[in-house]
Amino acid sequence: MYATLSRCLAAATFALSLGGATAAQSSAAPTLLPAVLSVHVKDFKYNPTPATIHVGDRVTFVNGDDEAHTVTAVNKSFDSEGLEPGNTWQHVFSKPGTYAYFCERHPYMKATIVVLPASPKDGTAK
Ligand SMILES: [Cu+2]
Repeated sequence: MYATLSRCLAAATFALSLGGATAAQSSAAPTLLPAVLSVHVKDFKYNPTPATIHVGDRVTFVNGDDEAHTVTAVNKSFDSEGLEPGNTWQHVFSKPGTYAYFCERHPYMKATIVVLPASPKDGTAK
């Protein structure tokens, strides 16, 4: 009984320390607004891809590599330009569609974001 409890406490403490690390990371960029999706750039890949969001949604791109990347739309509708290691960049997608994007510095890095019309629960329908 007691052993079970202390195992629980150990797990809770571990979870808390993980949460603390996450909070410390996000506090490094205080200007960031809440985003519905974070796309991580890591090992020369965007993740997740393809990703699906809705019109008006804000996406945060996080460069977790030791190399600068860009988030550049094939149709040029958005471009992060140089995104240094550890930096983040945000974009709000205001039109529905399928957006293919890539890294200008490593053109083999490709990904897709699908933007759906506003979801009914936003109150835009009816
Ligand atoms: Cu790149």
